[in-house]
Amino acid sequence: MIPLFRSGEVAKAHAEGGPIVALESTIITHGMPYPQNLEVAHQVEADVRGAGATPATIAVIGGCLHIGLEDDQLVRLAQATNVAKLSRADIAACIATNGTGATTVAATMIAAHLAGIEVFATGGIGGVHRGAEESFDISADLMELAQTPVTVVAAGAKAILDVAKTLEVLETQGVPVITVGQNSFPAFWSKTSSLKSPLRMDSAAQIASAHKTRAMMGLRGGQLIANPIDAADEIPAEQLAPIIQAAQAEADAQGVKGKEVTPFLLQRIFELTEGRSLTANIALVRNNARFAARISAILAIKDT
Ligand code: PSU
Ligand code: MN
Repeated sequence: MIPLFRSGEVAKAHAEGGPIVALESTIITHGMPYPQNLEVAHQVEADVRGAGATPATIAVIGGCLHIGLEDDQLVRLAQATNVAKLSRADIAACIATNGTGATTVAATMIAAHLAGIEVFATGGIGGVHRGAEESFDISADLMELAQTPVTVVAAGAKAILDVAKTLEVLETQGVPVITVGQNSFPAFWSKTSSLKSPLRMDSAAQIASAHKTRAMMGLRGGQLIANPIDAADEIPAEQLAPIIQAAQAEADAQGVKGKEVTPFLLQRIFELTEGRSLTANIALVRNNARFAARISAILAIKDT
């Protein structure tokens, strides 16, 4: 048996068949600095509750897969340094060796599915990195979306990526990419990009219906829901472009590779924007948590 533990509130919601929204922990350990990471983790959980669902922040602690963290566990994780960043390749090894690690989008999807959770909110998924034709750096998040049936709400793909190539891989892998309420695919910190979204839907109900339809048709994999950041919170793409380029050039010059690339770029962009990227990141994660709660509430209404 997998050592899988639900927090008190998640166990209750699970027993009642109530709506649950999975949340990842890499964004806490590797995506934001302490203490903002803890504040945001608390806020996002409160946002999910406020929208009528139960939050389940997922992490591996001491070899146990936790679906929902008690507050002391969340605090310790937010303060910890040197926590492993777990994806599909390393989550089982971490559990088997009694390790502790934060789950990325890919690993959170795996854990959510094991725990019977169908909806997951995050900031932005990983994707195809710029220069991937040389580095082969393509996030396992994309292949996970192709095989694990969880609807993931994000603000598009992180703009540090090659977003056009990311959309191509998602199409090849058969992942529906659905933007909420607009035709332009959002670019994480920016509400729009120059790319058209493959699909568009205007309500949580349509998205819940598409999720159920895929299951009924026996189609493997999940859906990527691109929920644009509010205009009031965004950093326009043209302002960010030179900053992202500078951060990427530094990463290349310093030979940053593999799992370190995404955290390095996020940290440098935070510094180069004097914290504005973090403010936008917080706003978009909270926006995604609220929307994911609405989708999960609709899915929790069982057809009679
Ligand atoms: N979104 C954020 N901040 C993050 C991440 C996403 O706003 O830190 C994390 C997610 O956990 C995602 C991971 O799965 O970055 C992608 O890492 P990589 O590019 O190494 O696959
Ligand atoms: Mn990578």
